[in-house]
Amino acid sequence: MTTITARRALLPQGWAENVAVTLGADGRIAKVETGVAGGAGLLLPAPGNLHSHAFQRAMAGLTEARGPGGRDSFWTWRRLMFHFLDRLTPDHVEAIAAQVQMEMLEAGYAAVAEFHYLHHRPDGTAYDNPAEMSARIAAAAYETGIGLTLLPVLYQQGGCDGRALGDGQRRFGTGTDDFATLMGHAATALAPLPDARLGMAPHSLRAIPRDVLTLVPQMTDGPLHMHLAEQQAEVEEVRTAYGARPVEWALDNLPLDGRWCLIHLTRMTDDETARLAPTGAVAGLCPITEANLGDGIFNATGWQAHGGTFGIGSDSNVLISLAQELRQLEYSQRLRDRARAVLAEDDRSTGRVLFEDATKGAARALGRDAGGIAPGMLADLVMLDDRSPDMAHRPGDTMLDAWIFAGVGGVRDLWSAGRHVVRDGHHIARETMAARYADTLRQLEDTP
Ligand code: NGQ
Ligand code: ZN
Repeated sequence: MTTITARRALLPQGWAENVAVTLGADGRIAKVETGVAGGAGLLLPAPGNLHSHAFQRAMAGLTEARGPGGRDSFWTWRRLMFHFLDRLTPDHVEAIAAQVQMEMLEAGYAAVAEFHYLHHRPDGTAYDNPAEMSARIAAAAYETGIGLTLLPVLYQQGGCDGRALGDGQRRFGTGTDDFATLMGHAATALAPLPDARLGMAPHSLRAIPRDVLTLVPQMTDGPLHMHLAEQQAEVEEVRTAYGARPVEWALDNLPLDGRWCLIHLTRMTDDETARLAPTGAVAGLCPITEANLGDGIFNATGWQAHGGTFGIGSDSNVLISLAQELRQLEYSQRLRDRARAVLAEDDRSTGRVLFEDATKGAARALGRDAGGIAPGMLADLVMLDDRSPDMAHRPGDTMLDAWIFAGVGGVRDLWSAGRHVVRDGHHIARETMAARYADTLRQLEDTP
């Protein structure tokens, strides 16, 4: 049995000093003790990352120039993204996913929900194993040790009017029966990963016919994730086709509850916020990507006031930083409201609320038995370096605030379901995976 000792730790009941956490051979926490002196560092429950498209990491930095049309937008970015993914082979996807998962672990995430839609060959035909690409994501997780919730994406049409998939979307499209086969093979690919989960993701209201979407809750017993209400043009498209705004339509037609995670929600009215929050559906927020794509600002204050649950996703993976995601979320509210410490509560600082609530929300969204340092839970743990003078002698909440807002105290160690994969700030197999990733980028540059 391994025992981790920390100078301070965030337990479900609050901050504790001189904590020892014993890990069981099953990847779960066996015992938590306090008053065990001699430890160093700040020990926290490590959150999951609830939304990722791994392959998009390889186009980071390639979409920041002005395009030929003069006005760049989410939709021009989307065209570049479709063009980019056309070149990717299964080997490329595995190498990119390993790099991404390694960076996530080094950033403090113990697990990831991979919203995975790049299923088929460039011409749209299935690989010999219809879940070949899912198997590559699983292989990367086996190598990096990240906890994986795999969400194969159902994608069937080019828009709400039922138009056919466009050229850039051929690799995503799957009929409902073929999708069931793909899910079976995906489950096989996850078998070597003891704490993996399988859910599914209807891509968006745009990509699935309504009658199919209403059947989705019967197609798996795992978590259900869907993009919803991210862009104004999407709101208009759904309103024109279905006579309701996206969140409104979802509230009236889907059995929304804690199994669901709705990604973005940057275009949500006050009334929709008040109705959606109490359903228990998790708001999947991706503050860095939402800023990068010009999506708009999620109404986090309204969501909080109505008791809503949220978690953080790195989505396009243009920058993988848990601390910066949390900071960006709070700053978006401050800039909108011209106020400070907006998400703080009477007895919890801003950083504490952001970190603690995002950790619990992600555990629900990933269907993962994690989110707190307590016996029986998966040992998803992150140790921050607490030696910075901005942290060292301060109360626990202030240490989290310094990490998130002052950018001090990096991730020192990380355990995912007890796997000690980040040590002294680096993933234990960083060199191998970084070299393969560099190779992959070189190959992609040589491809026209
Ligand atoms: C995606 N990404 O599936 O990767 C989407 C873009 C779409 C974000 N929404 C494509 N951030 O929404 O159709
Ligand atoms: Zn997404």
